[in-house]
Amino acid sequence: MSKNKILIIGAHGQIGTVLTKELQEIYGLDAVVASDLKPKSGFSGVFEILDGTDFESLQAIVQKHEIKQIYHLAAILSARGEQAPLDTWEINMKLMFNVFEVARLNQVGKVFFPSSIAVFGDEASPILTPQDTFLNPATVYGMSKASGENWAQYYFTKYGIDIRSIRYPGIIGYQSLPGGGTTDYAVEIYHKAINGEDFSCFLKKDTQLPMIFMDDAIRATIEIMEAPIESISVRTSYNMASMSFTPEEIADSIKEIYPDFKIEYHPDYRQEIASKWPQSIDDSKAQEDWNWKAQYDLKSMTAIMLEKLEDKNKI
Ligand code: NAD
Ligand code: AKB
Repeated sequence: MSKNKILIIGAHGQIGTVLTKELQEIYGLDAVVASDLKPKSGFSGVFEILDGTDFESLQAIVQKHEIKQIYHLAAILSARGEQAPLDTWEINMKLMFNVFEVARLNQVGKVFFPSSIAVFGDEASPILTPQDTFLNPATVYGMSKASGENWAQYYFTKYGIDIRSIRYPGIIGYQSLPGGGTTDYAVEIYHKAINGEDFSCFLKKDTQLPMIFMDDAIRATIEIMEAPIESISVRTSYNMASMSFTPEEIADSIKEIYPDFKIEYHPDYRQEIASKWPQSIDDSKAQEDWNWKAQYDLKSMTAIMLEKLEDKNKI
């Protein structure tokens, strides 16, 4: 049995799909236990069906596999969350408490708890939003992440559970589809482009949001989890930046490769969510503490997204 077995909760989601493969490559197939509500065809590796809101099932899996690290990725995201606010609060908070408690009771050494730019609201400066600022999230999802950050700090201070966290921007990757967020448009737009379809954007053309390419997000996640414990000075969650752009700018980057690509703007309720989020983020603390640095910009990301999605389409 590996000394450092890893459990991923929400392994079949947008991030989990990619992170699971990366962790399997680094630590070996048997060292990684993927879990989600349902199995997924084509998955290879160790898999457990798990509803993380069920504490007993979660604890049974942790004990069965002698888990030493948990990546807790399961959550209801911003846009989907606003469709059922009370359920979203209940699910996100229950998942978070179950993970933190199972770690405390079962000597799980390290936990990754992703936070989000959704913790910020209109009281925070929207340009280069600082690490330490007033958090007044306007969505239930953002409220659950802001509370989770404080609970992460509490479990570290009170019980010594080494919980590490990043406030991810919107994540864009070709490997998987997003699951109910406000930044999802920036993935869907590439799928429309390679299929030769016009794109109807649910945000206004000048809505600038912080985003990150999947490869950078995965690298950041592994880097923060591998960093020496003394380098982690932020026990709530680290700001993380890479690129910021508007729907018009991402469409323009696609038009450089597909000149006939067309976008229309039909803002819906997600515009209200996006308009309270930062436009750019100051991530100097992550840079200082564990040498974080993004590698991709909009141009390089667009080139890879279109190339990889075209390749997938040919299969
Ligand atoms: P996702 O919605 O794509 O995937 C979440 C996964 O969790 C899904 O596979 C789902 O089946 C699973 N899940 C849901 N409820 C569950 C439950 N009760 N028990 C077990 N599994 C359950 O989300 P994602 O985009 O991969 O995000 C992962 C984490 O990163 C989330 O916590 C999210 O808030 C955070 N995050 C994501 C982004 C982003 O742009 N993708 C940005 C900021 C933060
Ligand atoms: C969402 O849009 O809800 C997520 C996020 C930024 O947390 N992608």
